[in-house]
Amino acid sequence: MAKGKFITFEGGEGAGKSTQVGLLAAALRGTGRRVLETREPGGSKGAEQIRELLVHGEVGRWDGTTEALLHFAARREHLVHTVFPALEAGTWVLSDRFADSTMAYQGYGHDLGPGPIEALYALVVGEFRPDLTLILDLPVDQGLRRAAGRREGGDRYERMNGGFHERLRQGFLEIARGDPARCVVIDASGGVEQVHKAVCAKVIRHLGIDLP
Ligand code: T5A
Repeated sequence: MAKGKFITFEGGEGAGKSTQVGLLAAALRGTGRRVLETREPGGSKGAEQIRELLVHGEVGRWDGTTEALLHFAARREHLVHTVFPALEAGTWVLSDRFADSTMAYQGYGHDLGPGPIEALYALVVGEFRPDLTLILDLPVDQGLRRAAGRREGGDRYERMNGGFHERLRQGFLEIARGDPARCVVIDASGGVEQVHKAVCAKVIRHLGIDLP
């Protein structure tokens, strides 16, 4: 059986990743493919437990290095228990965030820099890479407004300051510039359907498949 494809969605707060994961999953299922929707941090029992530590509590609860270690610990659990078995079984896996989030949030947002994140990636993930990464980009204020409309008070990351969010936005754009074969940037400031069309166009072009 052919292995499934691994597609990751990235971007700042409220970029619309969860919405677009659901729409692309439905489109792919419409072609007869088996699709798993998952997320980070989370996506397996242990990783969801680690997620609770990361998204709740005081903004300054963890320093940047601790946060990066917790995200990679959750990622290892997610890969071993969810992502790798699904791909082996021929299922397409759509993940709401993956390792580019650690580079953007901890590497750029918390200023750890790329070196430590790349070293952790090599240790925890190895050679494995997503087949395609869709980076949903929109102005920080617009994303935070969308996220606030959905969840009063915001989670730990939404409460971090504007400079943090601007640094991670620039971080995602830098990641995309550095790996154009894997990453595409999508303007996420438009309506849901408009963004979905752009997502489908990129999937068709990069993975060479037909979509309805
Ligand atoms: N994190 C994560 C790290 O710091 N390091 C890491 O390594 C990883 C993996 C996870 C947090 O952890 C951090 C990043 C995050 O802060 P989370 O709850 O998963 O927390 O948070 P997010 O991933 O940011 O998810 P959100 O749900 O906040 O945002 P989404 O998924 O981008 O947006 P979505 O689809 O839920 O939409 C938000 C709202 O906007 C509306 C939706 O209906 C919803 O109300 N919306 C639109 N409105 C207008 N136009 C559109 N095009 C819209 N698309 C969606």
